[in-house]
Amino acid sequence: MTLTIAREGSVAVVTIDNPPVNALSQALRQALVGAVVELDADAAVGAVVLICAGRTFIAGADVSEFDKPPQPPHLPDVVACIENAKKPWIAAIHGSALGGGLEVALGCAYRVAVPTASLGLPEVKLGIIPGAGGTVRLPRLIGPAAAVDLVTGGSPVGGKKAEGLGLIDAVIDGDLRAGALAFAGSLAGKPLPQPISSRAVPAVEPDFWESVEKAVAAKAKREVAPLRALASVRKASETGFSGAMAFERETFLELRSSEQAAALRHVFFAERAAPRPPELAGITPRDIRSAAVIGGGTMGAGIAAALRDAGLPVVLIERDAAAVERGLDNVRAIYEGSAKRGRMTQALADERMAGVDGSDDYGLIADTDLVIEAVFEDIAVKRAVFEKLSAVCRPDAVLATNTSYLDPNAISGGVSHPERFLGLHFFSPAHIMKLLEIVPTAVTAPEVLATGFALARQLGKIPVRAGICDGFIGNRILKVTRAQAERLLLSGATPSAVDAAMRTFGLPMGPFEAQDLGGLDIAAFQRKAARERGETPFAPVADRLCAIERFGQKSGGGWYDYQPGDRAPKPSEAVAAIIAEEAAGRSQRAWDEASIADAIVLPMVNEATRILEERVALRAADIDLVKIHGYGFPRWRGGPMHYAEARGLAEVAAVLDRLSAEGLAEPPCDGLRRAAEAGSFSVLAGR
Ligand code: 3H9
Repeated sequence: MTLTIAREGSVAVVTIDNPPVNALSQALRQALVGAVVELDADAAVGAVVLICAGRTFIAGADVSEFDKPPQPPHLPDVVACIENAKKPWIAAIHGSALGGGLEVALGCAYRVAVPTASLGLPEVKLGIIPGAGGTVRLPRLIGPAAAVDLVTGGSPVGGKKAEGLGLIDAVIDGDLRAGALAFAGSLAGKPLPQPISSRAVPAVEPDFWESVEKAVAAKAKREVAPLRALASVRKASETGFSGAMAFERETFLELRSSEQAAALRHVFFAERAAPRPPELAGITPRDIRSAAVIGGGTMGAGIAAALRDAGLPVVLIERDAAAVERGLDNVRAIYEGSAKRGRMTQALADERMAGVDGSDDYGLIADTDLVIEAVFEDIAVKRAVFEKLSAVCRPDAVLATNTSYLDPNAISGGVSHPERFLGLHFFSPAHIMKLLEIVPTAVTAPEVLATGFALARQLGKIPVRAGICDGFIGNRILKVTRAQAERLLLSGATPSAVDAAMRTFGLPMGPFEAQDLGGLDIAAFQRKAARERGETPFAPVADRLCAIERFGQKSGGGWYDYQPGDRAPKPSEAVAAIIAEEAAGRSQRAWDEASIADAIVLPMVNEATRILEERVALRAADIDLVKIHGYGFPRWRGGPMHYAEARGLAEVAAVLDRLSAEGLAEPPCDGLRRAAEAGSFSVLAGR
């Protein structure tokens, strides 16, 4: 970390250089206080420009310090020191001014920013609230309503919007340093502005706080931080500055050591580690400048849109002209939907669509860098596609399969130069869902694997390496989730009780509602294939529902009944009768929400531990990312592995032992018992 001071006439330029993101480490906080003292004492200095080297302004407090006790100087004191400086400080912002970074800027007398800058208070996304005056100064500067939006939503605003809100004083087009110096020059002879801390908060409508509280609570569900952030902004509007600062700080410190904050920090760092696995360090990926997708169904169209959204030209290949048209229609529907929902302008949607070519001629992709196959889940069909691709594509083109369940080793059997082949498992809808499972075969070259990770970065996805097994990481765990949900039905729980319990746990939807939405037929098809392989998948009730063509919402009924035109699930007497028949002779018990969640989540953890032991996943945190980004596991719980560790692995093993004694789950696997002894999954990873 360096903080340097340069002179430009009577303006001092304080430059922070603390890579990668100029986070406010203890050393930087100390250096800032030192700079204020030094420049206050220098009679030749009339104004101070605070600017940052590298890609961004201060991106916030140093999150890696949050596991330790706070060290002085504390950030609120640093901000107060800048605000009380004898000379006006001007924050010159590029990149991100987030969290503590924006709070430092709020201590400055003025703020200027380039149009591409982003400014915000994302603390709620880390399970905390701003801790250095963000909730107290912001309503004084931009009014309570705009402050509530920024603080409780956590999303940043761009430079222009910030200017409109009054968050910054000027947008600087062109060179930021020169623009900030000119701004400083224009202040000569003017009195210092009133510090934000001594300004009044504009009044609000009488029912303002009650109505925003309802809206914030509805959105936050069980996340704690947004409502606490709102309470802090409200306090700032209803009490004096110092009382509000004390309230904010107390809340910040309490939440900083909360379980939700620890979980959200875990996910924050896991997401940043995922795109750069240490085992691929130093390996150069192949360049991907063009792409093709084979198969224009829901999955293929979504993948094509994801590739287009990353700026790649895409060719969509189907088997005949009619199928090409259907495929292109599927992609067009995605872009029409995006434009209709305001996610992009019509012009941008048209431009994206214009970059998708459709054809039934494989010859068109002879020079394409990356081809992703997304045809029907049938090994013979897939192998035939790769035979054709082997014949037409450049030998260094990367070839990928989007299979969910088939063995990529078997699919790639006939591929020429098989080292350029890998699995890229997208999740539906592929242009939206962030997860990408990357599945190397036994012979995938390291640089091809690295290309998969580079592609994920290009597409803005979270990549996780998965080994080969039935369902890879995510769907293998999903099978356990579903089997456990059925076990519960056979021992006294109802579909609605199970779904409600899992929603209370934090999932957006329960397992039965989710199956009704997605359709029961796909899993039935997979179970049929598993039985042909000699396996014995457990789905007695689902099998019976499929036998009478209750496939879910699309067939008017599945686990629930549906009225025509209404997606609201209604408990079904027919399903209850089937459950009763299947449950005959089994012991029944009462289930509460917590024990339902345990009977589903802890067996998921057990299976995930096997996955870790078998090195199908390399890190427990990777499994957390898969479940959060592919299956809606609540982020604030940190993923199943973090949840289990936070709860205590010994307790997890004990609950599984109890469930297994009742025949309701498998006993803890050896790995889980070892991890329970050590208190952490780290004994299993990195072996
Ligand atoms: C806060 O400020 C609380 C205060 O109110 C109260 C204090 C009292 N700390 O994301 P990237 C690392 S809470 C430590 O890939 P990008 C990151 O781990 C904070 N490290 O880059 C990664 O390390 P590595 C409020 C951080 O260009 C590297 O920087 N602020 C922090 O895609 C690059 O990160 C936030 O929540 C940090 N705060 O995106 C902002 N931030 O290379 C969080 C990043 O070793 N950060 N790192 O893997 C971001 O949103 C993005 O990092 C940013 C850059 C947009 C800045």
